[in-house]
Amino acid sequence: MLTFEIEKKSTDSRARTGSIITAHGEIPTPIFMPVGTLGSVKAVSVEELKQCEARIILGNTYHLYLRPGCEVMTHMGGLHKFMNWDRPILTDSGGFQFFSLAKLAKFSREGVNFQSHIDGSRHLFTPEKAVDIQMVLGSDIMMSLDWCIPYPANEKETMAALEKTTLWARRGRDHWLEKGGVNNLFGIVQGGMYAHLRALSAQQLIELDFPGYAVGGLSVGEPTDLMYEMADHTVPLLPHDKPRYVMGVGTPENLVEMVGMGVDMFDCVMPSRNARNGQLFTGRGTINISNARFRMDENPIDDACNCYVCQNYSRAYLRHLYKTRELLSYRLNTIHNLHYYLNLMERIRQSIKADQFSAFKKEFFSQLNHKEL
Ligand code: PRF
Ligand code: ZN
Repeated sequence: MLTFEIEKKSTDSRARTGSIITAHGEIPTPIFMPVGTLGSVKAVSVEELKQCEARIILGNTYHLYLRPGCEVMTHMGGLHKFMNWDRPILTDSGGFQFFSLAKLAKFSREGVNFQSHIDGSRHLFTPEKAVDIQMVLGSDIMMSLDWCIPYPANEKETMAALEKTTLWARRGRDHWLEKGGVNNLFGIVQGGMYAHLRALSAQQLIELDFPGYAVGGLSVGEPTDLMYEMADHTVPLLPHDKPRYVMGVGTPENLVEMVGMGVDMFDCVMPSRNARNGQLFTGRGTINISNARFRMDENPIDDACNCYVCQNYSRAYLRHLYKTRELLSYRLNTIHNLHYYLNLMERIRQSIKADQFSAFKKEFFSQLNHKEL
């Protein structure tokens, strides 16, 4: 089972820093987890992930179950060995992919009956099966099967999804304990944009005593202020001595805001996906490398960045690679963006340790608004 130690609490916000200890090593918190849906963080190798200081990555049950499938994963000894990554892996349960990808997903009390987005074949996912697959993957942190609903949703739909999420969380947990309770299983709070339903979901999951808790169902199309309101309401209801994870969030600004609410873990495709679309993160906001104004620009992406790309390549060259669709463009852009996110989290952790988080946050937002890209 996982150990979570809080090293320092900020005195003027709810931010905290500490570490999660798993079978594959220690994760400093607050942490950002790059997304490796199909057993690779797109465009980069595990060596490059380590150079970017990635400490834990995310894998996806739904995708890996469909391809390469459990037979291959069992034979190859789990996801760590398969992809040659020896640090921790968190796997998402598939709950979100049914919502976003699977065709004709039918939800029942039993589970989710869905059609593969690849070949149209039919499958049934139950909370027990979601745990079994994640155990085959050898995940350090498994997620319960949940039901994420779109925005907007009415109270009745939200309540129905919440009830199923709690029922499935209990069944998944019982199954996990029967199987020996190895590694870790987190519960996922749902409840849409209704504060009282968020509280009810949190309370029901806390009774199940998970080793950690996630807040799901955010960043599903709602305005940012509403997302913050829901997170700010929900996070303090979760046990203070356990890791808290906000799923699928977000921008650098979102991470800084939510660390201040007491969130310990984040994942998002944004740094890697946006890199492949030419959007690069800097301390002064984002740039799109395709822009004509970078045609002759000898500067690095961000002169404050010490990543491999910023040490070696100009904006003009990166723009050229992007415009010509050279494969190297995806790799270099991804390395820079992941480095930016992971380094931001490191700076956040240092600021909390020094009890300077609020000052850090103020400086972070003032720099962002200082556009001289
Ligand atoms: N549930 C699961 N995974 C997720 C989400 C969720 O609600 C989200 C919502 N932003 C991202 N990933 N299981
Ligand atoms: Zn860089």
